[in-house]
Amino acid sequence: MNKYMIIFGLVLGLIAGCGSKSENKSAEIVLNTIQCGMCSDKIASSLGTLEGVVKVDVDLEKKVGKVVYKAGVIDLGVIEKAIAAVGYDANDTPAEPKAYSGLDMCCKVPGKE
Ligand SMILES: [Cu+2]
Repeated sequence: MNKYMIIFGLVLGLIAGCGSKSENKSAEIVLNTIQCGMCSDKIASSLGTLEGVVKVDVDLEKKVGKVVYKAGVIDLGVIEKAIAAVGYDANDTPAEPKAYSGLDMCCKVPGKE
């Protein structure tokens, strides 16, 4: 391998590295505890402020949040924590109790204070 090939390889690696940083990933997050439109709005607006989140689509009927995000800028764990921080379960990340207890009655799981 001559030095030009090494440089070429480095440049390719850089391009690939940058590419994967801004690569959009999509994920479906299970939102078992959402109850109404207020819940989905709250989740959508809290995720909308996160850097790296491209798109949020909450399906109230299926209780699933479809999130498009930039892998390398943010990961799914951070997104789940942001949802938990406003009071909702996200996949296996449980809602923060304080945030949950501050929710409106209509946004709480029936029977769970
Ligand atoms: Cu609600």
